[in-house]
Amino acid sequence: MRNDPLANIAQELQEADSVLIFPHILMDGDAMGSAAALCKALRGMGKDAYIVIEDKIPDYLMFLDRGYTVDIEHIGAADIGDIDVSICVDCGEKTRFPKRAELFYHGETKICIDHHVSSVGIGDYNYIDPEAAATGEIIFDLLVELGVDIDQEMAESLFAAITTDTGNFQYSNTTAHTHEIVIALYDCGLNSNKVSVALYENESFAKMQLHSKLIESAQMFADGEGVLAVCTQKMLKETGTLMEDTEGVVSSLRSIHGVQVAAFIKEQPDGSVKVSLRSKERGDVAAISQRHGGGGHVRAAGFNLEGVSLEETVALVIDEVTACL
Ligand SMILES: [Mn+2]
Repeated sequence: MRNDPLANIAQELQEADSVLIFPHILMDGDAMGSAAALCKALRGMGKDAYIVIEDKIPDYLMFLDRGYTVDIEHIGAADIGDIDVSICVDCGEKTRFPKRAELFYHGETKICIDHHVSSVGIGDYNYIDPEAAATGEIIFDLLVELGVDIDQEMAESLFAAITTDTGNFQYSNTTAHTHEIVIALYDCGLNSNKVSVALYENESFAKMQLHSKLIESAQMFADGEGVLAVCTQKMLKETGTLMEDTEGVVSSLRSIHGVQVAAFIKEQPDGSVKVSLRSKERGDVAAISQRHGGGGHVRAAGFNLEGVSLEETVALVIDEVTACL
């Protein structure tokens, strides 16, 4: 699939009056930061722009929402009216916004902006760049194309997108262009320390206790090159936390000396299981995830399983990861 030029996407947005933005479910800093920067920019251009969501914004990302989001539950059929452009950011499959898929296709023009290698391009216009460390990088380039005067708020949203998806500029997806964009964001008034404190130094004690339990119960395998932790619903109840509080655990596991692949298994309330995989220098975790109906990047991917017990999932993950090392 070929990408459409960003200039063509910019033109569609310029001609639109109403735009709905769709970040993926279980949003992360990149999805929310990209959506917030784009929404602010479009409103500044006089557009009627909203971010449509279907699940809660995690607490650590709440500072990025300045009245831009509307929950699909609160949109009645009568409120929708004409949507000139629907644009999904940081995702490119309707399974990434299941409750909003119908609304997305309600848009006169559909646009997809993403950096996931597994995205198929569901828009009339698609820009999917697996080389981009974050969708926020592409949104920056799009705002430049749109001639937007990036303000401090947009700069902070884009910085949040980029710092979270690059593991604060540590992951292998970080490039010179990533840093060039951040330099430009400083020129737009970015206070990176303010954003970093909001994102990284705002943990609840309960969340820290949950992380401690997860690390304590983690198991090493494949001669220390694999590590795996399991979060059960019981552990959440005991610590008074939510599954979103496990954010960051899999990166901590990967940071262990000698580990190449870290796996994190999450028991869902309905009994299904989510698996998150991260690799350091070896191990194509996107390939593993794709075999089980999921997707992602070579170094960060995941998949869901239904009708499989936690024990069976652990065995499967150990087999798959050991085989890929
Ligand atoms: Mn992303």
